[in-house]
Amino acid sequence: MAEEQRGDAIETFQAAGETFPPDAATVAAANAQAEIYARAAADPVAFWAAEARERLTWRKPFTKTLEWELPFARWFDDGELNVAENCVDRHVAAGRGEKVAFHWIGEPGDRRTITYAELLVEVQRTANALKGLGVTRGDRVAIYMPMVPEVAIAMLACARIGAAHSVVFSGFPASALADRINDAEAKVLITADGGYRKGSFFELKPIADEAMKSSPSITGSIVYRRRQPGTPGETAMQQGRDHWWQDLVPQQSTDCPAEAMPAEQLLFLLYTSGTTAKPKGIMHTSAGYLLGAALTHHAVFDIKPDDVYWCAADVGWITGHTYIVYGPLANGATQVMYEGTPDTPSWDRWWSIIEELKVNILYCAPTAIRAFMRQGEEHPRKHDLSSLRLLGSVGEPINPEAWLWYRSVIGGGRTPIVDTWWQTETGSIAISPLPGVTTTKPGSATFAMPGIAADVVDASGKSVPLGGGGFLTLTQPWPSMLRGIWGDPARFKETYWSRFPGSYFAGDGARRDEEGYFWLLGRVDDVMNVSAHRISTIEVESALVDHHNVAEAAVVGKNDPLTGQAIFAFVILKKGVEATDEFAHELRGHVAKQIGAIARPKFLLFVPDLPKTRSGKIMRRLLRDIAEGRALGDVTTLADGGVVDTIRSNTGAAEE
Ligand code: 7RM
Repeated sequence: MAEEQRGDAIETFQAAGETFPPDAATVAAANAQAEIYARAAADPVAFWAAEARERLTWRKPFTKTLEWELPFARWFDDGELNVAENCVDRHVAAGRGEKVAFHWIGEPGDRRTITYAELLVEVQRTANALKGLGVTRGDRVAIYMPMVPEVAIAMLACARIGAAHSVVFSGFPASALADRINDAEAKVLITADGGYRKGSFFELKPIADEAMKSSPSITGSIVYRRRQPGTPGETAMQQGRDHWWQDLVPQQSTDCPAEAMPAEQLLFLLYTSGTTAKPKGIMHTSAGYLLGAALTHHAVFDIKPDDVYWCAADVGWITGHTYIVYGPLANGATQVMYEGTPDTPSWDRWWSIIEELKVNILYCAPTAIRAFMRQGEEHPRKHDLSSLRLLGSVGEPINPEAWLWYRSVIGGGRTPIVDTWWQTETGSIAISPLPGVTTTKPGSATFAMPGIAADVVDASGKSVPLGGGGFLTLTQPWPSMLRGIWGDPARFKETYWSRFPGSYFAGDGARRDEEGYFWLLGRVDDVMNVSAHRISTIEVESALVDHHNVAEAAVVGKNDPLTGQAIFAFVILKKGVEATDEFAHELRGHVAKQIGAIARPKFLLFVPDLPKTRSGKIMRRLLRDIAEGRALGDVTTLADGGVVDTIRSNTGAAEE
């Protein structure tokens, strides 16, 4: 029964039925055409070399494309370029200085428009300010800022002088900031007095101060003043160490020539949490990373010169690095940057921005899409969203119901949806549809990008035939791959390269259907084992959310004396739906009908909210702690600490 039942479950999950071929107009105009797959497959290294020559501006051309001593890759090693020059100077030099780089919108409603020419001036001034604080090539600079244009300026200023940045998400506490500063031995911290979020001003500088107390490597800090007149509060500055951005930067020379950097110059560190408490400083270098960012942004988002593009991520995670800063700016795109949350002042904030700025491309996370679904269609319906041409999703598997809603309600039933799978470690999108080429299936990230080789393997590392599932691996090096974990090459090998020798192990489970489409199943740790059946959390979650009264669901395995693990479901109901035992019963039946009796949740708890990281990932680890009734593990990355307490205070989980 086991295998049959599994098979049914998978089919149900995959058989949202309808498929979406690209429409003729998109095909005709698309940046990436079908030939790109064949060209890349014929000779991946030659493909990357040609793309690197076409997309990037080099100071010194490379002659060697790839040196690969597994797991250490060097791409374009003898070439030289400057990343900031590629993102800013070359557009100005080509006569596009007046093009808008950022339409910035503050949460309180203040606005700024920044052209590429202005960006060039500000990046040079900021780079000179950093030099004045003693930052030189090879140093690390920590950045801890809200979503203001200066965060991009600060990153590019580092790139311009060959310093590596380490952006730390502005929602992290002092301890997390200090850990990251200390691990990288950052010399300077660029921060702000605070920012606006959910209708009020949050203070950042006191947290930065707390962190700097235990960060001996910091010799100076630059503090961007975000507080608007009328917002109460004072910011303490330490004489000799802290400098207001608005005092220091404007007085700098606007001339800071971009220096040629080796292709493999460290561009940035970005810390991700691993299985142990110590976060990993993922290393990305210059040319290969920029190439991955630029090519994927061009091919997946199908960006055109007059487009207005909006990636609604925070710059503190990799999506903001690659698809707000480096990819779009390398491609000279015009972007929207929004400081605040989607519900402030009301749930139509995004839709009003899209209408006003005639946004063509929107990129966000499934968690946001499900939150919008929960609030109801009346909010998007109030606005003209007809400028939208393409919609993207990232960060978690997107359940078919949310995919279809996104396309019909936000995309007016016209727009292609690109469900993009990738990681901090991959640097840029690795599995995704190409809008003018790929027939999409709701819930599937479809195929590996041109030049990327992905496989699904079993526990022994053997490739699983189409129709089966296992572990997702990448079997060839790619230019934007991580180069290591800062200061810990052994952990780099152990984490990514030891489980399946010769391949990169992504840590995700995946299946391929008979047509070779990839279906991502979440982190391998999120697979449950019920009576010896491997059931993926996402399949059960998708079945729950398929019920019209359910807004969102998260599922974990709870230790069970009888079945090994039992399924524990946390369910958020749609507005106005009552949480009753009868409905819990109905919902269990719904799951059983959808994917089989084996997947029927034993425990089901209605909750007002779920614990998530700020980037929208459900923290199943904490839900497992709650389900097991034990002390919570590390909560540093939790977006809203109150959520867990609320859930815990009513853990009368109905058992059935
Ligand atoms: C970009 C980003 C990486 C993890 C990854 C997956 C999950 C991301 C998708 C996805 C299914 C997707 N970087 N993930 N995108 N799962 N479909 N389209 O999120 O380093 O923060 O996280 O996110 O588990 O391993 S990340």
